[in-house]
Amino acid sequence: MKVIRWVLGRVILLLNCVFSPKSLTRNDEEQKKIDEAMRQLQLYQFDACPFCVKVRRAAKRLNLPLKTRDAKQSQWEQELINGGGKRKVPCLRIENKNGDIEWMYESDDIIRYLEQRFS
Ligand SMILES: N[C@@H](CCC(=O)N[C@@H](CS)C(=O)NCC(=O)O)C(=O)O
Repeated sequence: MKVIRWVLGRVILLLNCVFSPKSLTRNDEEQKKIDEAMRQLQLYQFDACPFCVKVRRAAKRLNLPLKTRDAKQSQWEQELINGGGKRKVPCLRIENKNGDIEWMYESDDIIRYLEQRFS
């Protein structure tokens, strides 16, 4: 079972690489603002998780420099569990302007959030 999951994971990564989405373009000033705003977001994820790939593809399509944290590494895994409440990926850590931290689970919710905020 572990082997099948590993193979499937590699296939997903390969397909993601071959069919990488095209990024939208912005002028330098707009992109700079986006880059700045993106410093407040981090995606806790696994490399080969299909739901995480879906979110990373959306970020690529929207040309968002989304920082990722590999939740297989114990440091990030612990941070995810302590902050978000469960070991499930993808999870987007959002630092709001007032310093509050929000942990958003569910790939569809994360993609909707990114699209509404940045497209
Ligand atoms: N409906 C969720 C599914 C997420 C999901 O099932 N993630 C798996 C990895 S692919 C997970 O975190 N499982 C818990 C674990 O591996 O400990 C979404 O769309 O984000």
